[in-house]
Amino acid sequence: MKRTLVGTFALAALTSFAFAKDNSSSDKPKSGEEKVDQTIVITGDDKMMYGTTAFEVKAGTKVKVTLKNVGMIPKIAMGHNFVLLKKGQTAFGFGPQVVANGGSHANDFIPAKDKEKILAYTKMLGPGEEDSVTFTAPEPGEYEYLCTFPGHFALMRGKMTVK
Ligand SMILES: [Cu+2]
Repeated sequence: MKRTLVGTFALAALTSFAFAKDNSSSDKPKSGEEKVDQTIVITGDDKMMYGTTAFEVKAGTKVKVTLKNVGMIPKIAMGHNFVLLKKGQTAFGFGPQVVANGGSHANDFIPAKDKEKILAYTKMLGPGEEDSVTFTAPEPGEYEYLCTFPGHFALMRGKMTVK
């Protein structure tokens, strides 16, 4: 009986330790940061590929998307961003127009006149860099995202489904 009690106590202690450890993980928002319901991590690489080409979120929740450039090629030649478009916009519609509409290295290939078509976007990232953007998931539907570096929309595209 005594042994069982000690065992139970040890298990409880271990459990609470695990919880305490989990609560202090680096994912916890620091004071001043917004609380996030779901975090999506997407990689971009030297083959012009996103590591995640589809994800699903719940309408009205706070979503954080982190893009990590895991490549080695300099940003000037192989930069990546994450640009989430509003409903009805498509990567194939948006991507080819970026330079003609004023997109350049100076504005991370986000033309000012196209911002009204965008829900959320990260910075253009060089190798080893990462950036995050937090937004509230809009009404249910499908939303396309792309990398707006010239030509990358051909391969770097994905779809966010809001349920
Ligand atoms: Cu790219």
